[in-house]
Amino acid sequence: MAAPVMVITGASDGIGAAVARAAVADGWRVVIAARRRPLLDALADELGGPSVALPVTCDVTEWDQVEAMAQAATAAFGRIDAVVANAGFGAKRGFLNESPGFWREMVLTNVYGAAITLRACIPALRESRGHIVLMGSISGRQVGTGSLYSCTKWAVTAMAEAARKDLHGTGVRVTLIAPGIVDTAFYDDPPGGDPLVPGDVAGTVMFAVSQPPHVSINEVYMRPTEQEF
Ligand code: 8X3
Repeated sequence: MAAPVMVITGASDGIGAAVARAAVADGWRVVIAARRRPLLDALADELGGPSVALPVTCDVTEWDQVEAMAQAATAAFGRIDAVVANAGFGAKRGFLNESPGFWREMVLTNVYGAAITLRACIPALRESRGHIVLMGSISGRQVGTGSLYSCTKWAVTAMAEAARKDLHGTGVRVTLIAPGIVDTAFYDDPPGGDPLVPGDVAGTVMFAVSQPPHVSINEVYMRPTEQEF
């Protein structure tokens, strides 16, 4: 069988880029999507060029671009075996902090963006009996004080279960991965002790997607050992 194909949003850095590296190391071809093209091009070069890692400029809040991303994947590689809906970002806590415009972008990216990423990839995933991975958060299972980000990740938690039920009977599996503190650009300075690194989360993604077809890993929570909340 040809190398399987994974579509990853938010792939320009952090967890998304780490997932791309781990997937290619495990023999996958990847479609790496994000807004920041120069970072994507550098990552594609690092991973062996577009026959292995296809860079696609994509703002996940724009349906036309998300649809084009899925079409680029099937045009280049003929199939999609997994999608990792990873694009997302946080905001300062407090309902009087950040601007309404910033909130709008965060809600659109974290919730609507994830939903339309699934929508665009599901037809190809049904054909391949593939895998959806949603990047949730520990904040998607407990409520952060004044955290609209936490609200968006609760929505992602629910989205994983909603999609799992929707796709029941198709062979498509759905996994929510809910990390705690990861040393990425999400934090200016990760709080607490020894944080997770993006490769730790990527390892969990690869664990989930490498299970045999009858095994569906539905939720994984992972924290730095020193994280309490
Ligand atoms: C952010 C990580 O631990 O604050 O998604 O929920 S945590």
